[in-house]
Amino acid sequence: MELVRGDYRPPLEYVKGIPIIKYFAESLGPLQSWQPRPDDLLISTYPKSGTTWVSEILDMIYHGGDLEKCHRDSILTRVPFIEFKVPGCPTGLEVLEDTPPPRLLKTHLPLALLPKGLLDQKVKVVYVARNAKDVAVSFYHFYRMAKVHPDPGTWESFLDKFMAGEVSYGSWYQHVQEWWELGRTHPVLYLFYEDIQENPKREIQKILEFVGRPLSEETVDHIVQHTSFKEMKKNPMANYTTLPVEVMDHSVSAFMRKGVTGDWKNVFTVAQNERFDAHYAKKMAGCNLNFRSEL
Ligand code: PPS
Repeated sequence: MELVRGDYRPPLEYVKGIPIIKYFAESLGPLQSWQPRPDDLLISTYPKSGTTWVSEILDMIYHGGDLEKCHRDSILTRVPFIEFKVPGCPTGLEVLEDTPPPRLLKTHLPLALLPKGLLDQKVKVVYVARNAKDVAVSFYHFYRMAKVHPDPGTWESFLDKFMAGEVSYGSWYQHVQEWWELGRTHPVLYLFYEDIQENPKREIQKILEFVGRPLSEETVDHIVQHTSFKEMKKNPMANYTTLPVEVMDHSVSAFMRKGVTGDWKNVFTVAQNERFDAHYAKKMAGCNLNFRSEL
């Protein structure tokens, strides 16, 4: 079977010890010599942590809440995904070249693989983190529908791989901690998916301040409404349905799947939860990040 014009479900490739989608790994060489602009803004996340949500929010902010402008193209084009590379689709770098500044960029890369220019140029970062249990469940369903990943196997075996950092982009534990630490020396606004869910207006105000783009309260309310899960799920420019079915098969699992906090409770067994909690405590020992797995 073909993935548009490539291999179907290729195994992950290890780059500097980090497992990554084979096609994305191929993009990393050219990305290292790419020069970002100091006025770029990077949206960074571990996969399935609210990237698309915050991308839509930021695109609306950059366009003063103008819905028509935010319908101009798919989210992958409006917010270029720098390491994106899938046979038959434009690469992240190609999309970037056609994107006028000021640009919003997306990445899931851990720091070891991040293009150096982004740090050298002090490009501002909005980082979004989500609790590990909901990320694991969302990632499992994403593996099932996005055919650039290897087959996820059973939920039980996928959870083992997630805990061991043997999924695309490697360890969640390391990712959330190293980007948190980066905030000591680099301009990083560190947000939590659960906080946005709890009070989107408050979190959008934090973003406005960070990017230095004040907006009226009315416009902020409009952004909150347009970027709700319900609205984004039916918006083809935000829900990834514009990608070929060979890349993402929404009949297997929708990209906009549930959009809630705590769905893990429907999936984890009691034994899996106990094992996960014990492992989590070890991996996060000494870290002052607090995640909420329910609201
Ligand atoms: S990706 O592929 O890594 O970029 O995915 P990402 O966008 O980071 O995460 C996808 C999950 O975010 C949920 N989502 C939302 N939740 C609440 N509100 C809004 N507006 C929203 N938009 C996307 C999406 O449903 C995925 O989570 P799950 O738990 O699978 O539903």
